[in-house]
Amino acid sequence: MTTFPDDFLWGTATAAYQVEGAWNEDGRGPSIWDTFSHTPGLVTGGDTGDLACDHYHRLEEDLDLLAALGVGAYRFSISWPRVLPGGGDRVNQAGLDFYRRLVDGLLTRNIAPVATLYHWDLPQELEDAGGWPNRDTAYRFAEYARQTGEALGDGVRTWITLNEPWCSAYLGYGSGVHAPGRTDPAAALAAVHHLNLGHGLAARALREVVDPAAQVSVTLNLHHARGVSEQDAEAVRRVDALANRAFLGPMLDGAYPRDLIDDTASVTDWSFVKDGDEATAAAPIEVLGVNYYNPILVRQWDGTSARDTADGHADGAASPWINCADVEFVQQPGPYTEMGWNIDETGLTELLLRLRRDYPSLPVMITENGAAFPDEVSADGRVHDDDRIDYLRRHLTAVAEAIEGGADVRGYFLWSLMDNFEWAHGYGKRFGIVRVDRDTMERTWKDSARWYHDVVAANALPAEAASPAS
Ligand code: PNW
Repeated sequence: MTTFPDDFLWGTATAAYQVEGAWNEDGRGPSIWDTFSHTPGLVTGGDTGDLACDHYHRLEEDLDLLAALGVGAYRFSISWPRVLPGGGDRVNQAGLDFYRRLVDGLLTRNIAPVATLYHWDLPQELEDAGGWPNRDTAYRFAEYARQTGEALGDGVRTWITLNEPWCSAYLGYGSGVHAPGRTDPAAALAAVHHLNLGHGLAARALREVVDPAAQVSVTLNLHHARGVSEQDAEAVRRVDALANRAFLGPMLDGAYPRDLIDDTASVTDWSFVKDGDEATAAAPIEVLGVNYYNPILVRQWDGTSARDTADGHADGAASPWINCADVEFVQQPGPYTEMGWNIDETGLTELLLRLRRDYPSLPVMITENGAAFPDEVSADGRVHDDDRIDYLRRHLTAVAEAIEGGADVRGYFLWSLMDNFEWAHGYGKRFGIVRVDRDTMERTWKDSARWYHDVVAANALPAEAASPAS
């Protein structure tokens, strides 16, 4: 039987814009995702987060759902424009009150609150002033962290400054498939830096105001890249520099990797990095959050043959891979989830062991892992999502193997508690272990929710169900 350490933290995760709704209620200001989703043609089906899962109005019901699942922790995000509608100065007390009810509701139920400060919903006013490519946004972020830390600092157990700055920078300002939808490689790299700087400033600000026992963290979607053959080591290096070390470097080592600066010299001279910035970005953290969905496969491109663009951006469209003009992203063997992401849990074990090697004293939490599948409702009214259970079982086994191999993994947060707004894909992609009916907003446990409940209760994976007698 696969078991987990005694104090292993089991949780589920969501993000504000993906579940809350109430986009213009109780004083919330607009964010870049309101603007983006309200612009025709940018989100599949014209879907928006206006209603989302109506979590804002169903807080008690959702808290009870978490309690029934039995999880020890819940990772949610705080909407910056709900707390500071214009990005700064004016605090919206009603916004803070909502998160106070959320935090207190979790604590009452013995569930540890894990709060992400930035899960992509930048106040629109700050984007109008230049967004993340503008240095001032980093200072505004630290001020928001301080205000929120002062208000909720006695209840939140773990503070995560940023969620996946890779997505904010490269998808938001590079390929433009996420808000604010800009396609400017130099702006994307400036965004990388100001996100790193904002993380460091926010981590320091939090430290001054929150419970000294609280942890400070950041969540990265590290890319586990493999080469098709040994000849492709240079392609792997480039991808690793842009996707991983662009954040790990300043945040954990206090410096940008030299090769990244060299790779991107034709795009920017990095003059936005000021003296002391890298040291600021390297503010101490207690634990690193890692989101993992799949590994990626790359090879050196010869520049002539038709190019594989299996990284998800259409051929000819702006690429998030700014330093990878000579890299091919190769379609990997299936099976795939409904996102078209290949299912391969071995990348998770390898990634965790790499972190163990590179940062031996830094504990890790899996802050997201999960899968989208079509999820038909059966005649019995249930969702028999065996594919999702299989995905989760594989990845939890991979986590246990990494722990066995010496990785210091403290917890696992399943993405996601419930079906929600899957960014540019809208509601068509369902990641939840709880189904949300789009018409009635009714929440229904899928089989995977029952399965996860049992995993959490046992702190172990149940034996695999016997296959039907043949
Ligand atoms: C993460 N990519 O997003 C986010 O943190 C979640 O909000 C999201 O719902 C979840 O993963 C599932 O997608 C990502 O293109 C979005 O590589 C896109 C990518 C990676 C992560």
